[in-house]
Amino acid sequence: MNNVYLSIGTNMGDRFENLQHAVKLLTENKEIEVVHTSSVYETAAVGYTDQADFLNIAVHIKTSYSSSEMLKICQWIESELGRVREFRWGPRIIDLDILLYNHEDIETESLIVPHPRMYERAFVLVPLIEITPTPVGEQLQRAHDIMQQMDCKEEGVTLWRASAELKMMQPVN
Ligand code: A4P
Ligand code: MG
Repeated sequence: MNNVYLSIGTNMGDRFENLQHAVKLLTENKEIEVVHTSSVYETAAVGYTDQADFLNIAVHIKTSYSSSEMLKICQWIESELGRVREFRWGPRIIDLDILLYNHEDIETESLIVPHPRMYERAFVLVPLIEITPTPVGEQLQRAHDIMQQMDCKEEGVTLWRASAELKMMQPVN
């Protein structure tokens, strides 16, 4: 089984429902075990800043999928939720990014892992650190080290809903 960390973000429509829906689709897949979902964080938009705040979570899964298969599943979930790509870093119903895939360094035309911008982004690191209290491997250790230098409030990341509630998440129909 492959250990994979995902980052999920949304800033359109019912943002919490979008997160629930994405996690439900992951959970329903027989090749995926959802090990942990983080608390939900509300985060100021990064990149293109003239857009609504996001909700972001990190998810730890175990899966038999290869990294390229997992990317396809992420993109399938995005299209199931009706994501339309208007412009890069623009508003989105849902975005699923692969942060880490085992301890691998991957660089293909369609997939770069670790995610190329993850270490700069508090909206990625804060939920990721929450679900990896004891970092295993160089990549997670780096994430923890960088987080220690960051001020979450300054970076616009605040706790929106604690994890205990998210674990009780009822699937949406
Ligand atoms: N791709 C390459 N590597 C990966 C990977 N590790 N995981 C390729 C997922 N996809 C990867 O992605 C564009 C292409 O990246 C895909 O075709 C895939 O083959 P996309 O999802 O179509 O477009 P995007 O998300 O607009 O682009 P990108 O570059 O992934 O954006 P980012 O860097 O993920 O930024 N602010 C807050 N607060 N919260 C957010 O969640 N998200 C973004 C998106 C910007 N600002 C944000 C947030
Ligand atoms: Mg993306």
